[in-house]
Amino acid sequence: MVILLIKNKIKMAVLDQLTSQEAIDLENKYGAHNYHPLPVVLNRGEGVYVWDVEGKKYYDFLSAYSAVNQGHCHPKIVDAMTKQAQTLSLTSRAFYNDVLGKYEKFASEYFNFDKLLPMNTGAEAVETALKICRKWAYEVKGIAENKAEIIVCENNFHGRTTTIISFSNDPVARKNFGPYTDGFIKIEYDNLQALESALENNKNVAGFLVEPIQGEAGVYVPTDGYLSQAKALCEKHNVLFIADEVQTGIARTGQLLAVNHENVKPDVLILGKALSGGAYPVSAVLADDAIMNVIKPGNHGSTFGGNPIAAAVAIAALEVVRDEDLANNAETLGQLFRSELSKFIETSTIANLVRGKGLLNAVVINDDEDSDTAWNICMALRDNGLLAKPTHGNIIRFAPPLVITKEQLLDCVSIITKTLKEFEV
Ligand code: IF1
Repeated sequence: MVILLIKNKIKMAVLDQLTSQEAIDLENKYGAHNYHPLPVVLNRGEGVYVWDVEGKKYYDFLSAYSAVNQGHCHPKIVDAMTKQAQTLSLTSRAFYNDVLGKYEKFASEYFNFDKLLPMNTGAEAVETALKICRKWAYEVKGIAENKAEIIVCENNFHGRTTTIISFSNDPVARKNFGPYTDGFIKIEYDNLQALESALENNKNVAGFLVEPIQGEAGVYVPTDGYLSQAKALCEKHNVLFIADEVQTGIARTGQLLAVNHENVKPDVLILGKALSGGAYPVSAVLADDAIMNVIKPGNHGSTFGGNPIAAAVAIAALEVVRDEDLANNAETLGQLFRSELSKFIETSTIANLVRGKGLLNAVVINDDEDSDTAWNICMALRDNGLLAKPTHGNIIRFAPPLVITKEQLLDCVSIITKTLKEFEV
């Protein structure tokens, strides 16, 4: 009888074990087609590695778009999540709980702000920052109600909600989702004159929302001094400098925050992704009291915002960043990555340049934006044991977990250069 039971258990386990193709077919049939994933089906992650259902091991060079900075399934983060999930998972904000306040204190001091407003996804945090900025404009700056304007940059990416895509210029993300939300002025990224003239010619500007590095656009690092001079222009015009560090934050670019490279303290800071180490949806908006205190009970919230698991996970995730000195590792190994790739690119006909900061980098492929060369290179990288994905067209983003070692990074450099050589024209 026992043998029969064990046999059934094994059979069930084997039955549950999908092949890659079966898993892909299920998603195609039952899942909305809102993504076009690389054809690889993962079922395990640990540190810089992920495995597919056939047991093949890969280096993860996307890190879930910089959410897994601390490495897949970091034991300290998993432990914090498991313990809290077995104790108290969700109270809603209708009641207090014994974890949220500790997290708010820890994170506010960690990033040097008076207060934190907890949300779940990056887009929700961006929306929250926009609402805070507008309310501050009407109640503190004195702009006439419903007249507030927020300056954003061309080729931005701040999320997928209707308001956020209203100020996107990516037709695929925007088309046929109108009517669009008003109140945004678009200017060229990394152009201080454009910012200055927008500030001087519009008296109702409330804020300037900017990515310290434009990730999705193709890892565009602005000119040195852009962020600090933009902040100074905002101060001069009494406009809030809002830094979207959802992708660039949490040590990704070699500093805790990308704005730290220019010693800029934003008026409003937006965090997400690696705020939880990729274990759980956690995002946040941080600001000092003069701004955050415009928010009163009933103005804003969410069912899961600030839940005990999110709070416990975020504390652990931030402790890992600090205790394992991930910002320095990102800085050092990012420089090594770019210098090694630059050597290859000197004599390459397939790669034009490598750019980035810390371990947020991209290689520009020598082909048209609408060619499938970058995609094909990512397919070949997959076959060679490294997962990466193109951002736009001919640009491949390379962003491993920040726990990567020098040996692993050099191993990945050889995989990447070997693969690129296969495409040399
Ligand atoms: C997708 C990439 C895209 C972000 C910044 C806010 C958000 C993101 C700077 C919203 C999210 C993700 C979303 C994901 C792909 C990825 C991404 F840049 F990271 F590669 F799309 F541009 N601010 N970025 O990068 O955070 O609501 O997703 O938690 O939507 O395809 P979210």
